[in-house]
Amino acid sequence: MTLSDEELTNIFYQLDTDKSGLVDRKEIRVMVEKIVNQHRDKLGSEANIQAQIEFLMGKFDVNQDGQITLKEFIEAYRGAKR
Ligand SMILES: [Ca+2]
Repeated sequence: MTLSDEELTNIFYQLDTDKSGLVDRKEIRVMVEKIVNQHRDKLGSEANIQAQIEFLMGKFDVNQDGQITLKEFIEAYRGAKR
């Protein structure tokens, strides 16, 4: 499945719950916890939640300032597809 820029933008703004225009670690955590809650037996530990957050921040926070911009989000998604 390939998402369009428009779809990626929609996902980004769903993650950006405080509407700051940036997705930070706290907002990534909200998303991870949502996913974890759907697969509780496999992924439920705090260590696993932290590992997932680190993985996603490592993937999307290209300049490592602790916040993900829409541009980083789309480029990381496109990069992962290649
Ligand atoms: Ca935000």
